[in-house]
Amino acid sequence: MNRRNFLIQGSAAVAGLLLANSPLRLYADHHEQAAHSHGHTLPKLRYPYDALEPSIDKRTMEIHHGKHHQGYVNKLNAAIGNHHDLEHLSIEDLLRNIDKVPADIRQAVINSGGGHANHTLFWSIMIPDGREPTGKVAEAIQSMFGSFDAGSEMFAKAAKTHFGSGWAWLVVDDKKKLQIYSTKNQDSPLMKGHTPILGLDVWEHAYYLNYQNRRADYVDAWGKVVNWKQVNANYVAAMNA
Ligand code: MN3
Repeated sequence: MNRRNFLIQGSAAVAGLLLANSPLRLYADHHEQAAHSHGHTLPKLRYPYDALEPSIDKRTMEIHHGKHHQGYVNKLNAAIGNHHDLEHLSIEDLLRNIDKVPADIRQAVINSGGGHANHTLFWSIMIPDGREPTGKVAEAIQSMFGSFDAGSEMFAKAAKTHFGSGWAWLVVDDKKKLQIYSTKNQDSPLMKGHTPILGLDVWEHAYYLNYQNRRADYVDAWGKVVNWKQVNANYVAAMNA
């Protein structure tokens, strides 16, 4: 088979898989789902840039959302710009089927597509006055990790000890169990069939302006702006998928 045929068939395989799989609609209530004809877009925040202070400062939010996340969106659109059959797929669909994405753009989708998906989730699970953990996810955390505090401690440790750039995650795995772990760079849990329901960005760009080298302080302060109502909604959606 020549290269052109391979690309076409590979892309068709992705599309077929997606129709069969009925992918999750994790971010459906507040963000773009499938890419539109003009490509993937930067989601709007549901709160002002200064709303998460003092946990996360306004300037960091401006740069993080407006520059870093926008940059991932732009590079993702550039990467899939020559693969028109991929343009209608949501970012979740692309990442869940990353091995079907043509090899010449696969790493770009991992990096920039992962960056787009990870940050889209990140903005959505924060809120000015963080609430207490609630609902089914609170019960599941208690059941899996012994207590909410034990789960929090495990998550904070993953975030504080991760070496270099990356993310800490609370995910629903392929057996519908909760897991806590970290990933490097912009690698998304979606790529291994897990559904992230809570994520913390520990790239230096996420905290360095305000916290410099004190990542642990950032992680602890971030705990005060977690939107557990949204995390619970994410958990319920993942369990019902
Ligand atoms: Mn970031």
